[in-house]
Amino acid sequence: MSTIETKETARTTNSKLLEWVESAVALCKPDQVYWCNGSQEEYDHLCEQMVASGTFIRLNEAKRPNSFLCRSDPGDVARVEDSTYICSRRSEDAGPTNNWMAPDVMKAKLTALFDGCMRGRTMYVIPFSMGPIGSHIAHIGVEVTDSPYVVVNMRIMTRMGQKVLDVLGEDGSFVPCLHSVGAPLGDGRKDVSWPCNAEHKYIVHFPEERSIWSFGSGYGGNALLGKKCFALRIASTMARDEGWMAEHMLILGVEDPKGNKTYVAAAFPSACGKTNFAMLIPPEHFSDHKIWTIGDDIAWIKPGGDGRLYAINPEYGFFGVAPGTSYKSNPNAMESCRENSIFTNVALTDDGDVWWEGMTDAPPAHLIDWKGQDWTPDCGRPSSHANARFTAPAGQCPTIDPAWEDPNGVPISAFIFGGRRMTKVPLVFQAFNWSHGVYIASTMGSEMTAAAAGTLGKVRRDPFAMLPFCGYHMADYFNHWLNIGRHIPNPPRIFHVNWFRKDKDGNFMWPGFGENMRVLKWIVDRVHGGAYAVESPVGWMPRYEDLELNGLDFGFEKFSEVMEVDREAWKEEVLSHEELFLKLYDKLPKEFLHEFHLLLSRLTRSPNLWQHHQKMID
Ligand code: O2Y
Ligand code: MN
Repeated sequence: MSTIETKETARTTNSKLLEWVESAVALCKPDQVYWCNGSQEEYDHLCEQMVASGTFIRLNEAKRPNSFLCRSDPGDVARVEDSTYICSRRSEDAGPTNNWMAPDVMKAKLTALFDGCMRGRTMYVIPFSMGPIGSHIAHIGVEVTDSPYVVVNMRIMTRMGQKVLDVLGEDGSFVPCLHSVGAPLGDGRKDVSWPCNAEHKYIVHFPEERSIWSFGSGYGGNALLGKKCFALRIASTMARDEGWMAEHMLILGVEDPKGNKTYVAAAFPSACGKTNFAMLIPPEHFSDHKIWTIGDDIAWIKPGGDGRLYAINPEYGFFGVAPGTSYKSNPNAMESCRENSIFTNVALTDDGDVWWEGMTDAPPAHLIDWKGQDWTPDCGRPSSHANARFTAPAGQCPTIDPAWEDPNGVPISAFIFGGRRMTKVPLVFQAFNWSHGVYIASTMGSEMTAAAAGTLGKVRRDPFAMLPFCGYHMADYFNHWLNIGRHIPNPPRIFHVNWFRKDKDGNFMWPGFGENMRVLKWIVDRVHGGAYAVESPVGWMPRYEDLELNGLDFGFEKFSEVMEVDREAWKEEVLSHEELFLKLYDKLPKEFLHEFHLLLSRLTRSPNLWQHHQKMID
């Protein structure tokens, strides 16, 4: 290490950390090592450095204070699921829904790729906490990276720097996260504004040793290793072993007119409007209610001493999808990224601000698009990449809950699951009990487009919205959920929602967005025993008079249509659950076979009391 210049702006005496960084230096061979202290000066300095190198464009200070635009390489724009691996010692521990390679084989491959990969670059050491620093639910990670873009994004997305090293102390434990864009300099190679490796990308998790190695990509979930890699894939294995839960869930609080707050956690597959739901603005009719945001993507949940489940948002910022976000669809997200934010792969306006599809009704007459090309509304190309992102501090969200940094978390009263289902699935129903709820969440999914599926209407199952994020065998994860329910006296109630059902003409039946408050209100009232529901073959459902629909043009017929359970269609649906079960059969919980048959028998034999009630008031 004698030839390496080490800038120790942050200090630690943690010998495991010092040894690990030393081994990373020996392998990656950077020109310099820089320990991040997490200060504003450090952040400003790195941003300035990236402006100078052409990686960042500083936005108009008056329009978007202290904010930057970044354009990635067009080949490095999203998570790479095909290159994401769970390298447990036994393949059956990763399960059939994860890519797997034996740890020693993968380590050999990665060691060759990482050898000298940081030549000509600076290695940054980023100590970070997932969750409020010092919280008993939080955990520490340390990411080593050669990307200053990663450093500044990690400063928004996590609590990071010296304060984390202080809590880590001499012998605290941490999850080592090794990251490189895989683009060494020297030998005549010139740097580019977005270095990455076109040939090799590997996002690799070693669940038994709780470590992460990521090579070749600088983008989002591939590179900001606290997020999907640590907070979901590695944390889900920690949670299984230690009796807690790491979930792909938003957390929100519903405050009623008396000031009582009820917290719920909700899981929807990626790009199904989690951020919008987490920051929902109640419609006029519910102006005496308020929604508070705890988190928009990930929840860490632990049983508390009182037998309830307590959740924290392990993140510190939002990495939100930009296209489609507007002051109409989500004013709170827009306010969150009003300043101190980083925008990746959106368009630049002529006055130095950002724009993306859906931000305003009419597009600007001229833009520079996400690839740096001139753009006009008639050019036939989108101005922003579909997966363009804003990175914004969560504390800037106008609806951020005063308790969002409470180290003890907030008590969860309900879990809500939902997919994007054009047909069959009612607007809302409640599980009969915990194991039925776990079955519902395990079989949730979204209908694929005709292009993706080959045939219209094929459902891509995404159990608990965790398919790409579970660090172990998916059926073991179902067992873990069943087990959690067995050990809490009064577990949260479980609900399924579907905002996306379409009518015969292909129009969405339910208005969605703020109007989802009406469904949320029914859910919260159910939790407190104050709302009525009737049994249907798929679960408890509200009758027309049970859902607060005042102020909305949504009559009895529309309600009946959006809530309809078509028995024949549902029998097909149930049969298609078998496809998932066959894949996971070796570890599938026995309860599921019972739930499967109970559902089939309800669909075949039980009277549909909900329909009966509907007819009575028809
Ligand atoms: O494409 C990426 O790298 C980001 S993916 C992402 C980002 C924020 C929240 N959720 C997701 C997701 O894929 O679920
Ligand atoms: Mn997500």
